Amino acid sequence: MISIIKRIVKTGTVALVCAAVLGLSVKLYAGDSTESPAMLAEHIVYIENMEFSPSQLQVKVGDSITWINKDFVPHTATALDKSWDSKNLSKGDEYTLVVTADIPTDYYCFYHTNMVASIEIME
Ligand SMILES: [Cu+2]
Repeated sequence: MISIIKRIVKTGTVALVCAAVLGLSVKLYAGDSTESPAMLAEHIVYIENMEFSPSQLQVKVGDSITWINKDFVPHTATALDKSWDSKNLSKGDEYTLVVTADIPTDYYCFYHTNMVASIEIME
């Protein structure tokens, strides 16, 4: 009799632990899907053939944008008001900017002022 009770108690305990683990993992999963890191995008703009590609990019606040220079000549990605600036990017160099709500969205290459592009910050 005692051994049966012991077995029931044991089984019950195991079930409780299982439920707790399941509950915890469901909670963690919900946390992952509602918090933003998984939804933040990492955009890449290639600088190639004297152009930014894409030259117009839609982003959201919190996204990151990485410019990668694929040309042999150096370039920059520089806000028109210079408030953000990759500085010199030689071939293969990268510059990453995290999008905030107030950044200027028109930019150009400091060395080649006909190279212009923009980002659009979406709601
Ligand atoms: Cu350039």
